[in-house]
Amino acid sequence: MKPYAALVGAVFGGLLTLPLMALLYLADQAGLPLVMYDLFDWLARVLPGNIIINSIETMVEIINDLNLGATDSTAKTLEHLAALALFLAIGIVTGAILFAILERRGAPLTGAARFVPGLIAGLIVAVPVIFISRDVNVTASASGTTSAAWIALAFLAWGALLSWAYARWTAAGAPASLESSAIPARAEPVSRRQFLIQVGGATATITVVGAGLARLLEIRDERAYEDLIAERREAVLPAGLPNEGASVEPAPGTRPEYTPLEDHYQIDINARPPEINEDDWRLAITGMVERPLTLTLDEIKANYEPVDQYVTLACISNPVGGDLTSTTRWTGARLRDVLADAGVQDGATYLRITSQDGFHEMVDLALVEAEPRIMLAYHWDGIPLLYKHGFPLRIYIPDRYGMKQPKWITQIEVTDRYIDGYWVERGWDEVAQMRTTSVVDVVASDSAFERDGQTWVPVGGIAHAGARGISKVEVRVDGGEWAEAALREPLSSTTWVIWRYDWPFEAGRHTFEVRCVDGDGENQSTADTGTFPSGATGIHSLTRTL
Ligand SMILES: Nc1nc2c(c(=O)[nH]1)N[C@H]1C(S)=C(S)[C@@H](COP(=O)(O)O)O[C@H]1N2
Ligand SMILES: [Mo]
Repeated sequence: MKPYAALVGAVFGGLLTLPLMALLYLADQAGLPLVMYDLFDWLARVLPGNIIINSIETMVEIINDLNLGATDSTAKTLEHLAALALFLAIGIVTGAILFAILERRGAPLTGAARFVPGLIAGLIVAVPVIFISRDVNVTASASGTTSAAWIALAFLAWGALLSWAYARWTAAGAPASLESSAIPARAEPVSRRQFLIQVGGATATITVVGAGLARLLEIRDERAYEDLIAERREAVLPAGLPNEGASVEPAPGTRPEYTPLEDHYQIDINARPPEINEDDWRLAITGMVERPLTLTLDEIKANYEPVDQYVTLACISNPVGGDLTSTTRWTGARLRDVLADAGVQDGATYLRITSQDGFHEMVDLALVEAEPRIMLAYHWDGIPLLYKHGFPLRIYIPDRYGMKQPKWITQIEVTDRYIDGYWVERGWDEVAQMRTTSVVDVVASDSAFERDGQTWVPVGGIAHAGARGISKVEVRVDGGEWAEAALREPLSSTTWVIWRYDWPFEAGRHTFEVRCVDGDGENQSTADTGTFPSGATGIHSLTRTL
């Protein structure tokens, strides 16, 4: 077996790791940690920022170039696959190393000794995994001790089976005449081929049954959550939009002005978002305050005047024309009202906001005092925040990219010390002010119409400049003159503005470009920059043959 020891170990490592993954997935349904994702999330935290940034940029580019669908959910799926592949690779490598070591050692494994090397290998893998999971896991409901015990048990069993497999494999392939006379000629009834087939069959069965069952349980939970959302939604009256009767109609095919909640983009640092139990949750206001506060969600809702705001949020990783931006109605309490209750001490300069998932950011206190629109939001679209969007509480800061706006907030510490936030630490813009951008969503040739003996084609899209508003949008076709588009009255001063330009139709292939000016009279930047470190700028265009 000599030259093949590592190779055979790799095969058994892989075969045994698949059912381990399935069982971990099944246990995840019972509230135990899903360590495949924990390892991946931990790597994303500890790897140098530029590696993470390059991976994110490449992933977003590939998804957009290949049209793989919504950027956020496709990226998450790719992350999940990478996490599973990484875990499988660890299993394969462990198997290879274990078999190679045992092979070098030479002596055959018999009796209880067949399990010992594998138990040691299992322990060597389990210990760091336990600590990593303890550090980054946000989805398990089991206690730390139960989680640790489960991980230890799962990996020890896995290791034990691995070295048992080694013992069986060597025994099956060691007829008396071969290799070493030290190996007793045991008349094994199974050949290596048969053994491999047996192990393959058993592991495949456990993997399919375990993962299938886990998925069914997961679907049941997802359905229950969808029902809860539907119920909550029925309990509130649908709100009419504030710009009803706006004179400019969007060109047909322009993205919805108000994003359906289920389509709102989602970006976060974990493979899966935390699902916080409202009863266990409190908002702690600590640090340089006269009266530290511990607030329940109900207290935040009842004690402070609720404010409604229509908001366009965008991710700093959104390329020009990308789909990592959405608009909905946020409801919450003004942050400065809450702070007034706690009584900020003299000399304090920042708020350090901490989230359940390990994310954190700083907010300038002077900004909070000056900006009444900064709020602690608990509703989106009239219902409690969805888990993935930050239940129970997130912050809204006008004019900043999403990276400055923590979800799943658990603590606000008033301080006089500045510390870089999660993404700032990794090289992204400290201020992260939203860039002025404009996008062509559609050249609506299907909606062409006749007027004054001319055929017109509506062209439309969005323009956004954070909280600065949009004063002008211009379109140009095939590099000709810039022509002014009509602006639809927006939902609020912080949402995107829908623009429309009716273009005098000419058959052929044409390129439509757009640019805009913000509410302060600043032209959008036409320089084609990537998203890192301050958000993308550049002219967006669509080319169509009509
Ligand atoms: N706690 C926490 N808050 C977070 C993040 C996160 O990963 N964890 N991601 C941020 C980023 S990068 C963006 S773009 C927005 C996205 O909010 P959404 O997923 O609800 O659209 O949340 C921000 N707040
Ligand atoms: Mo983001």
